[in-house]
Amino acid sequence: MLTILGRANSANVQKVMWTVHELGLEYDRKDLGGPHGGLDAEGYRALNPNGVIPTIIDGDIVVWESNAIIRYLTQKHDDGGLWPSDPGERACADMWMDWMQTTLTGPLVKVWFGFYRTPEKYHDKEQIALDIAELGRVYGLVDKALEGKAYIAGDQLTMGDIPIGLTLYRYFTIDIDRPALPNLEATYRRLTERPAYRDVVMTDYTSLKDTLIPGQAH
Ligand SMILES: N[C@@H](CCC(=O)N[C@@H](CS)C(=O)NCC(=O)O)C(=O)O
Repeated sequence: MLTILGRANSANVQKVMWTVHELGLEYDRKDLGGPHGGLDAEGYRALNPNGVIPTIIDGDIVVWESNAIIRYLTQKHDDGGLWPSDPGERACADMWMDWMQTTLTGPLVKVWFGFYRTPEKYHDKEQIALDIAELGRVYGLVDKALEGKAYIAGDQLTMGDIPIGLTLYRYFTIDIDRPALPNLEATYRRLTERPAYRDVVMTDYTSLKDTLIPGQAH
């Protein structure tokens, strides 16, 4: 049985959980990280030297880095589906997975931590406005890439949609200004019709609001 290590409300764990739900795999998920701790334990560091979640164990194979896990599981279980068999289509999916980590995550984390998770009285309003604008700008790049397509690599959902798609529920539901992103919003609406997305991603995140107090350890 596939073991998934990581707390359920971690965005990077949710990428993996969404994938396993799409694939219909049986799994055992163990809470780790956040209030559950355990990331500094010697046994966990032997599996994942970074001490972050998620990590998966599949028989003798251990994989960490959420996008690497998505690639491993989709190639193993859904070649020609979530794992595109056409090299060009797969490269497109791959590009946007890497883009999510290298380009989207920066502004996303700034808005998420600086605006949503920090209480309003500590807000740096000017900086937040700049970060929100930058986030809208980078989502605009995906919006343009989705012109004429239902999903990022074509007409079908692929692994390439999972890292960016995961972020869309929070982006389209937090109370911030967004530019017009009609193609991205249409893809997001499609995702919200998928049971796996509804079950794993569209979950209440309000317990994370205002939980970061500047200067305090968390
Ligand atoms: N690049 C890594 C990032 C992993 C990461 O930063 N995980 C966060 C949770 S989203 C973590 O372990 N935080 C510590 C904690 O939850 O205690 C990945 O994509 O898997």
